[in-house]
Amino acid sequence: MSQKYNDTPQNKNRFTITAALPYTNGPIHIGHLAGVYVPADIYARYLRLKGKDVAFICGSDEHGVAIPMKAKKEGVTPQEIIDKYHGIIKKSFQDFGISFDNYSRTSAEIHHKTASDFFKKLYEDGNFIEEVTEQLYDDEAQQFLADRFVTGTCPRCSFEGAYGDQCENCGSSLNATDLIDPKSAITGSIPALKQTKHWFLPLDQYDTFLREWIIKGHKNDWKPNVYGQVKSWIDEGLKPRAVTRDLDWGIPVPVEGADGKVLYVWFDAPIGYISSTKEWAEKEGKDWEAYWKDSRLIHFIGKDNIVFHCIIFPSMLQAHGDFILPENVPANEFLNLEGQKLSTSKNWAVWLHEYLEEFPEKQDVLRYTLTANAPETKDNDFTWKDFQARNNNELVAIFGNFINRVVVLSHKYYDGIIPEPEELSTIDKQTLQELKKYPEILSTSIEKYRFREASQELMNLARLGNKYLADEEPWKVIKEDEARVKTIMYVALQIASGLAVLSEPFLPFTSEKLKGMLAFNTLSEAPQWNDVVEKEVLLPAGHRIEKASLLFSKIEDAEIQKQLEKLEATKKANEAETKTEKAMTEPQKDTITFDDFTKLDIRVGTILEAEKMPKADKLIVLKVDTGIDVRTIVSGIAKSFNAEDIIGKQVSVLVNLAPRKLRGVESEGMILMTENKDGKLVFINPDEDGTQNGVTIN
Ligand code: B3M
Ligand code: ZN
Repeated sequence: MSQKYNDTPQNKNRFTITAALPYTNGPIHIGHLAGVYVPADIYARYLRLKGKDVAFICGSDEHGVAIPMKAKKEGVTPQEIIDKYHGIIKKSFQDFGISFDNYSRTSAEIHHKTASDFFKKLYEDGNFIEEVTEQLYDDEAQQFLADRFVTGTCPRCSFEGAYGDQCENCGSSLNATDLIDPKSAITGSIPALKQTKHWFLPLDQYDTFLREWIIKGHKNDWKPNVYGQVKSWIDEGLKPRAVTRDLDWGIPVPVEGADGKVLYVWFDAPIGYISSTKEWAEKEGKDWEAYWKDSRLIHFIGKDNIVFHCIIFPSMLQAHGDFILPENVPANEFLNLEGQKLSTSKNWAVWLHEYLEEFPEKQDVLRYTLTANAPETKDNDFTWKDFQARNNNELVAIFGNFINRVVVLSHKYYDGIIPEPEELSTIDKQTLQELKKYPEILSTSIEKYRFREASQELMNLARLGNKYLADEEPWKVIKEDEARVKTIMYVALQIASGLAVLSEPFLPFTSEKLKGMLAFNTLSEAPQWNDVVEKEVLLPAGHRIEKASLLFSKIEDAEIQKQLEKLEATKKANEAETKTEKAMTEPQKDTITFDDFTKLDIRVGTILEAEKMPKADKLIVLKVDTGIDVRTIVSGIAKSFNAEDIIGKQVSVLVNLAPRKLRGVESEGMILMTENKDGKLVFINPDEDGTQNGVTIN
């Protein structure tokens, strides 16, 4: 194995930016956005503003076990699943303003061909080990079990829900046979071992290359969370990884003797970045190879994808030999929602397509909140209260307020025509000097992938504008010194222009609106990123701007409450489901004879009186008309009912239960109850229309 590798392109101005290909087994949620798509989009937009040559690439990941599993669950075909979610995902990204140059899908023909050719090249060059090994097999489903088809205990961290290819708790990449106590996710049965042939990428042979390239080469420029994980995996010793699977959904293994086998999803998916680039280049008349051979490659991913993007895919690229390696892999940690782990299967998420419906035209509010709170160095929490606060206290009160004041006053005093300034005061000069520092401040943060920090610096620029107006008080000065106000408004308008340009990567919809308000389209040359530093004037005197329109609006408590209630309902539904699952697994009691059963005397009765037992938080003392008598029954139902509410209710009573004393009161029978789906006790009512007391139930 040659240890030469290529991660330094000649062309420093060309960028290939990839964002993890989402699985088409569910829609996009805020965790995906915060971890991958919002930072990638900020970065891509920023580079375009800096005049770089950018290919921002993504697409749907449509292979792997997750898809047929989901299809089975919903009783549809895998094709229906991928078509449905590819559609939802693609549209929601578009509506959210994620500026992919291309959004492809791995079911596309161009991808099947690209991935097949990639495999064939590695195969022909002798880069694989071909081996018959014993793999987990589900006799009942007549299927080999790999990846998500099998769960078990992680050998590294003892997490019980680890998958056959990865533990999502500790992030380890696993082989299915590594799992302790494996269980089929299809039938629940314990798998047997069965022989099958597969092709393995001998990762152990890439040890020296990976050490040179990452451990020595990227110690200082990769994020510590990424570098640390990668180093520890390499230090633990890498093992050969199977890159094929016994499965009928995926890209057929393109060599002889591989019937019924497909490429492992994590082999084909990253090649999807290349296929998507090809698809784009074909449409745009560009040369795709430039973006994979002489370009700066950056992968935006979540932390669970680190091993695939930093070890497996680079080893594949290295084996192939024609392509560049990633310059950086700025993986993020995870975002939680209201203190709980986001989960597609538990529906614990804020779904992008739903957000877009419920908060139309508020894309930038979510972008801003997710950026200001991005899980860059540690897991972070999204809360609806914080979302509201970021909107009301920052976007509305600082950014929006500044712009609104500037534009409204310009119209009030000058009909929207930018005034000619008088001589600039020291404060004016200092303020304009400050403005000029921002492109560099933002660049520094963005180029280090510190998007949180950058978003806060952007807000600081709006603060600078607000403070300037508050200190200079044009609305007061206008009464005594009209000439001075011209200068103040002129300076404030330069800051507003700076904000319009520099906010674009973070708040693209706002930036667009603001540029419209400032009538950038009627300038002979609209200001660009570098102009904020280089040009004396961004908006010249004499230029006419448009009327003020609102950039942001306040979010009321009721809207937040609605979202919290939605989550509360999800929580309840999940609890109920867990209960049902538990009930279904509760073992049946020992068999009784019919004679045993007939010993129970159960009758319809009516509650005549009910009183909470003092100092006993569960007990209510009832007087019940059983049809044969009126008797006292002490019942443990106070947590589910108010005593006064149950008077008059008909219930089922076990009347021949031996009496027993509860807190000194003799109870002569038992009221039969069950639990409803919310976990509340409910009576077993004989008939809502009423039945005669004393009628027996059997
Ligand atoms: N489909 C995303 C995930 O793990 C996975 C990324 C593929 S990137 C090549 O959810
Ligand atoms: Zn683990």
